[in-house]
Amino acid sequence: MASDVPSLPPPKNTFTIKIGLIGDAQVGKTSLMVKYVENVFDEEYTQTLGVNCLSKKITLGSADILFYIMDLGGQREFINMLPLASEGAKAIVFLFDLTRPETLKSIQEWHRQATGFNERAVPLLVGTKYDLFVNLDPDLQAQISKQSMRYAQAMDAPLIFCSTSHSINVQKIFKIIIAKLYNLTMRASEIKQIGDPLLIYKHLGGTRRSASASSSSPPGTST
Ligand SMILES: Nc1nc2c(ncn2[C@@H]2O[C@H](COP(=O)(O)OP(=O)(O)OP(=O)(O)O)[C@@H](O)[C@H]2O)c(=O)[nH]1
Ligand SMILES: [Mg+2]
Repeated sequence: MASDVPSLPPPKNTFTIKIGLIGDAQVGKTSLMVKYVENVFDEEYTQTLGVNCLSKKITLGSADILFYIMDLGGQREFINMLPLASEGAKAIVFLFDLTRPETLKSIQEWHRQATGFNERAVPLLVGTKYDLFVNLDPDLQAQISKQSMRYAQAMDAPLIFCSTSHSINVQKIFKIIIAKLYNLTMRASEIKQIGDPLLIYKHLGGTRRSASASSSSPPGTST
C-alpha cells in the first residue's frame, strides 16, 4: 500500500575534521583558508587578531566531511591562543613562506609547541607563495627545497608547495589530510623535482596517528 511513497535517501554520516593552521605572520594562512573555503584571493594583507575560523562541507562517497579550520594569527602575541588552534585538531598545517627562509626555521618552534598540546594530529608542512618562489635564484630555490624536505622528514609530515594566488596545490592539501586520516589511497602523483611545486606525501604522516581516525572511516571512499 505504501509502495508508491518515495523513500527518503538514507541520512549521510558527517565526519568533522578540525584543522589548525599555524606559522609566522604573513606566510599566508588566512589567504589559504579563505581561498579553499570561498575561492577568493585578496592581495591585501589583513593581520589576523587571535583566531579566525571557517568551515567547509564536502561530500566524499556516502559521507559528508565538515572541515572546521582554525587559523591562528602568527604574531607572537597570539601564542597563548595556540591551544585553540591545536587541541582536538585531527591535522595541523604548519605553513612557511617559500621566499622567507626564516619562516621555515620558525616551524621548529611552532611544531614543538603545537605538539605539546596535541601529539596525535597529522602534521603537514606547507610552503606558500610558490608563484614568487619561482623567481628566486635557482640555487636558493634548491637550498630552500632541500631544507624543507629535511624538515618534512624530521616532522614525519607530508610536504606541499602551494600558491594560493595561482591556485597551485591548494585543494591537494585538504585531500592529503583526508587520505592520511582515513587511510585512503590518493591518485595524485608525487612531485619531487627541485624547482617544481613539491608534493611529497606517500611515506610521510601516516604512521602514528591513523588509529585515532580509523574508527570513523567513511566507507568505500577514495580521494
Ligand atoms: N604572491 C602571493 N601572495 C600571497 C599568497 N598567499 C598569501 N599572499 C599574500 O601574503 C600576505 C599575507 O597573507 P595572509 O594570509 O594575511 O597571512 P597570514 O599568515 O594569515 O598572516 P597573520 O594573520 O599575520 O598570521 C597577503 O598580502 C596575501 O595577499 C600567494 O600564494 N602568493
Ligand atoms: Mg592571518
